[in-house]
Amino acid sequence: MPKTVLPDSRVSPRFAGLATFCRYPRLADVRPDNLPLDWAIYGVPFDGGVTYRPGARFGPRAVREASQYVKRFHLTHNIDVCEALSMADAGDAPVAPFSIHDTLDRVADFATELADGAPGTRLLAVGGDHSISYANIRAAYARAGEPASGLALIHFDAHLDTVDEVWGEKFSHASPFRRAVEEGFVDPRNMLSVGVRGPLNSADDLAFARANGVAVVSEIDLRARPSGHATLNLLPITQFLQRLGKTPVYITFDIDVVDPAYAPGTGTPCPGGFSAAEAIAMLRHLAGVRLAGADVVEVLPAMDPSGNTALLAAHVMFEILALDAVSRRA
Ligand SMILES: [Mn+2]
Repeated sequence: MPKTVLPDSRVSPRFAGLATFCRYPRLADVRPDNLPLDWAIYGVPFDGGVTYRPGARFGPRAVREASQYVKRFHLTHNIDVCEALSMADAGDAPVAPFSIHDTLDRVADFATELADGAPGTRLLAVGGDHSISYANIRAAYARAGEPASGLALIHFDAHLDTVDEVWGEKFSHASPFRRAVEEGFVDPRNMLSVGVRGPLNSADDLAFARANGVAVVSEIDLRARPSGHATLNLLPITQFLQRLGKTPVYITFDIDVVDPAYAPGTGTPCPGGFSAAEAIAMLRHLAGVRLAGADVVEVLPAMDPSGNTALLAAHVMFEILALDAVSRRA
């Protein structure tokens, strides 16, 4: 039997039944011989951390719905992700819609205990706004045995998310990585922010990243085409990966790194981003990394009646899981 047992789509159509992430089994339905899990995937229906448009609380449901057509075999990596990994939909984390502080504690506690707290079980959180990354990183850091140096981090985003305070509040979707660095969960010298493109509030917005050694690779950096060839120049990412080596890395993917033309369903859209194909190509370029956990955030379904943003987020989830399948192939 495969490690992740799916309904047979030739018997049970993809449009039928309860919509779990990518049709993976609910945690309670996982066969005993497929425990402990490799990946517990859970939703965080919370958007109390946004500084602009609300609505990402509906992200997990939209991504579940859109993920029904995500299939199991990765063509580029040539791997059946369901044969390689035991994965389950662990439901939604408890939230406190009126309190970001209570929510982050509840989510971190839920994620820490999830699937019996097995140290080998990685956590993939589907948001929700970007504030929830802080909670999943905290839980992933605990599962990784609280490494003294903190986790490495690859951060896809149009924004830096290292603001100190917004409206007198230290926790919001503008600040998760600043807080995670301060707490020691993330090593800023092993952190890469990809796709930042501004505009910023001020030049000072870059100060925290610069002072702490975060590598910031902007949209423009990756658009550099010394050969005149019309593809992204991924050398800055390659150089980071060489430095990273076998250090486990957490991937956080804010859907707003993608251009609003491809992913309009998000809360703080910023034109001039990557295409869907470029975003997927960047994720595939990470093949070989060892993962410590991940999240996919900032899907705001109400701003995208086509559903394409949630569909892209579902495929981003699959690309991240496929990276882990590849890293175990060896
Ligand atoms: Mn963000």
